[in-house]
Amino acid sequence: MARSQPDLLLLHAPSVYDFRKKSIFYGPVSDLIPSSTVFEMYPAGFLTMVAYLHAKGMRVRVANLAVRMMKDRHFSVPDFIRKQKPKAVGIDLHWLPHAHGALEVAKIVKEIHPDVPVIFGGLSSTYFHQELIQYKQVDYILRGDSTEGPLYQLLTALGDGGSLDSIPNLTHKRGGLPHVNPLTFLPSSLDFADIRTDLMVEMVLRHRDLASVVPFNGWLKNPITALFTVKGCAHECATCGSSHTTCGHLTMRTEPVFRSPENLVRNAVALSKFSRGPIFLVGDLLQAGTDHAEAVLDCLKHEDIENQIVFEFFDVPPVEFLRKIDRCTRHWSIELSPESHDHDVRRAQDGEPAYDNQQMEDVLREALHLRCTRIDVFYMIGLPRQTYQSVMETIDYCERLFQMSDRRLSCFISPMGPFLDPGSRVFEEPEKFGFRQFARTLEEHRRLLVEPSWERILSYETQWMTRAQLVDATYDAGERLNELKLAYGRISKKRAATVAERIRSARELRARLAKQEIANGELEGEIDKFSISTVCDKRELFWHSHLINFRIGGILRTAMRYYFGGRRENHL
Ligand code: B12
Ligand code: SF4
Repeated sequence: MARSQPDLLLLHAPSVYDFRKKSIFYGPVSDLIPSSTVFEMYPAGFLTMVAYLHAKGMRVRVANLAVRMMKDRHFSVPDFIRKQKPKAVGIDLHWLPHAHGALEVAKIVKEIHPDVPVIFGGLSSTYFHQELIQYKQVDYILRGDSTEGPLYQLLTALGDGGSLDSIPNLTHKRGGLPHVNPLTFLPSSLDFADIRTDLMVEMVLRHRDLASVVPFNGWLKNPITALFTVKGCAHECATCGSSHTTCGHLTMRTEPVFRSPENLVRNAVALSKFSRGPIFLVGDLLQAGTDHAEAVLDCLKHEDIENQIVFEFFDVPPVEFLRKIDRCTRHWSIELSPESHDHDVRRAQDGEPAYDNQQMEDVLREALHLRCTRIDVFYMIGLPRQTYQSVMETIDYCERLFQMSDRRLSCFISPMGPFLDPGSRVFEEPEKFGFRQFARTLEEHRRLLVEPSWERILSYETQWMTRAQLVDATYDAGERLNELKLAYGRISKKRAATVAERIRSARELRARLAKQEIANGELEGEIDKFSISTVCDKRELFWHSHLINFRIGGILRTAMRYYFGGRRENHL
């Protein structure tokens, strides 16, 4: 059988390309997300792009280079890329912490395959497109929060030599100079592209390569999946790179758009056919109005999905809505991010808070009376007007939450970092919000990423906390919260001891770095020890997993279709 070239190879780079050789103390900047300091998770948009292009008859391969590099110290990116013969390569620079890795990977692709077009996309690519297009290794940038249609048009034009001028959202080079097409592809619904888990399973079978497709290291043990309910946002969080104001100028999205209830639940059902893990509905359903949110619940009730459904709320939900969730789902959890307990801090972040601590407590108490499996409350360090004292008082407030509730409720705190979100209100008007920036351009951020410690990687400090104080506040708050979690039975003695030990080692390392006592290469391969599970144990983020996390039936059905449905091609 002849080898057919993929139309597109989608690559996800690690944050810092050569992280395996570097001795960087990244700090706990990724403790509250499933991925590590390598930021190995690829954008969920990879899945919608794969599905959209597949529907148009194109073939796409996803390669999570970051996970491959983490899992195998000898995995060589150049060797892997040399073996690929794609018609085009796509690289995400969605999150700014990939500024180093994404550009390095693009450089390698260009060196090995000089004639293969390299396409960038994602929010950071969108913000920095004028600067990014000037890198030799970048040929095209697709801007905006939705690029499926323009990507298809671009790949088609590259194949048949068609004109690039009519391709929306495209930044390209013409005669060596940047050329910016208008950002007009702005779909008013998200229903046009599904998450097709079956296509990812087929990809694994086709290339006999599971590690390239997993979203983050450890996913097979904790197969949490995310379903995007919305793009854009009605809120104005000053530090967010996707707030109402930010979207208005960055992605041109002036109002949020949603997945319809039917489409959303159809996608949830499709996910549940493959995985028994929790399905996280990203975005507050109530943002689209009560009727919309209740329609989602009605559809969920009808489908009776067995998986845990995780609801995110931007404001505290009405108790009646929680009762309806309880009636409509088998297992459910909620996530809430007040970010601070402190009214003044919250006001500086997002205007007059829509709820106060008392209102939050009342609603959480109601949720605990229902069958809610778990409530996670998230706090942040590095906000406008937030002092060291205020951070420590947030931890005192967590104790109050622990006292009023049972073990289903837990609290988390982490530093905002490593970077300010580009395009956020604090990024655009730092002085107004009391921020001082250490990087503005893409290149400045790229350079910060290879500084030796997170205290120097942080791209900002505030009028209320210097970088050193932000680090102090993080470890002090992490330590105290860890003690409280132990005292109130949220974590075991063993887990608490591990976190305490990690904080102690991280502090010691910080002191040695300050005195320049670290020999060259001493930290190589030791990054995890000081930067992962420091402010909390990462396992606290995950739900109880099953003996068998995946649904063998769903996977087998896809495999049968793949092997016997005449779609098999040789793997590259
Ligand atoms: C859900 C979410 C997450 C999830 C990840 C989900 C995922 N795998 O995508 C979690 C919680 C894990 C997460 C983590 C982080 N996040 Co986040 N996240 C979000 C959130 C709330 C929604 C993202 C979303 O809806 N995407 C929609 C999906 C379907 O589309 P998409 O993935 O964006 O892809 C489309 C386009 O971006 C583009 N595109 C993307 N990549 C590429 C590549 C190519 C080649 C092309 C052509 C196009 C393209 O086309 C896609 C299809 O249309 C946004 C805020 C918001 N409301 O937007 C923040 C946001 C994106 N996250 C942000 C940040 C900072 C982070 C972290 C760095 C935080 C941290 N320090 O831990 C980490 C990075 C994690 C990693 N890579 O390992 C910032 C990004 C700012 C910036 N420009 O850097 C945002 C804007 C706001 C915020 N502060 O949270 N995040
Ligand atoms: S952080 Fe605030 S502005 Fe950003 S997506 Fe969440 S609610 Fe919206």
